[in-house]
Amino acid sequence: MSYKMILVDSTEPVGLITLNRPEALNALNGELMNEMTQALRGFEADENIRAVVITGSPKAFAAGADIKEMQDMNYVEAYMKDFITANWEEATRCRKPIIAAVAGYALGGGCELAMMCDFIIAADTAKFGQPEIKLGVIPGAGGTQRLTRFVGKSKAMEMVLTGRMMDAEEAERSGLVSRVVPADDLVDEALKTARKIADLSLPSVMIAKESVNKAYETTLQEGVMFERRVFHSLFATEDQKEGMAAFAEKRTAKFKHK
Ligand code: CO8
Repeated sequence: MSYKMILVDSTEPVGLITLNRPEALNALNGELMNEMTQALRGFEADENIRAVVITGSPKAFAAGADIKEMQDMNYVEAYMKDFITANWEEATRCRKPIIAAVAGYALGGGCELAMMCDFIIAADTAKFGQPEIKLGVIPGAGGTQRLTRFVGKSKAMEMVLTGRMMDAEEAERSGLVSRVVPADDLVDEALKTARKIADLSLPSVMIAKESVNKAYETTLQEGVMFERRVFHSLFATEDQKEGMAAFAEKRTAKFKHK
């Protein structure tokens, strides 16, 4: 499939999606989101891909949903096409790990997309924000919910109510990003991290992702029980036998991802 708004590269075992709409700071329009959905589904189906990185340009991961595309929309249209959920949440449906590598602006839908990924590595140039309030609307792709879970009520409320941006240092301090790296190293660092994950046992990685995500959806007791059950299930994998044998034999494990 050929893409117009994104670049897709898969140097196995990692799939890389680069948002590529520089004239609009990677503003997310319907076409771009359709293309990203296709690319993510392709990676999900490709058994040689075991981790995914989504990035933008040095100036912008994405400056939000495309305001010009939305400006004339009315309520009935938004409702009838279920604006946003139709294809905006594909990243949350992927079972393989996805890293957001963010440089420059991650605003509005851009910040929301980054937060839908499993974790965010930020360049020291990154700026995060939910400025929708300045447009007379509010975040519509999970911003009020996910930002609050990442950084807590006070900071999320201030950002959502004022549109204030958070720089990379504050984002790391607040738990929004896992770490900050120099801008020039961002994509290499994210790919290196993705390759490290891709070398591990894919069933374990996917189950680990599912377990961490459970922490947001359930009580502590149920989450701990879920973790225990899936922990038990990993003893049915060849990779558990290999991982523990490799430790005992003082060698590097060679996982079969089964
Ligand atoms: N939508 C459309 N075009 C955009 C967007 C955007 N979000 N952001 C930037 N652009 C365009 C500009 O219009 C400009 O185009 P042109 O050259 O044709 O005039 C080009 O990108 C460059 O932008 P600027 O000249 O403004 O660049 P600056 O460096 O001066 O400023 C900023 C950079 C601060 C990032 C500024 O562009 C800006 O404030 N952008 C808008 C940020 C924003 O409000 N984002 C939130 C959008 S609403 C949203 O995301 C709702 C999400 C809900 C989910 C939606 C599901 C579909």
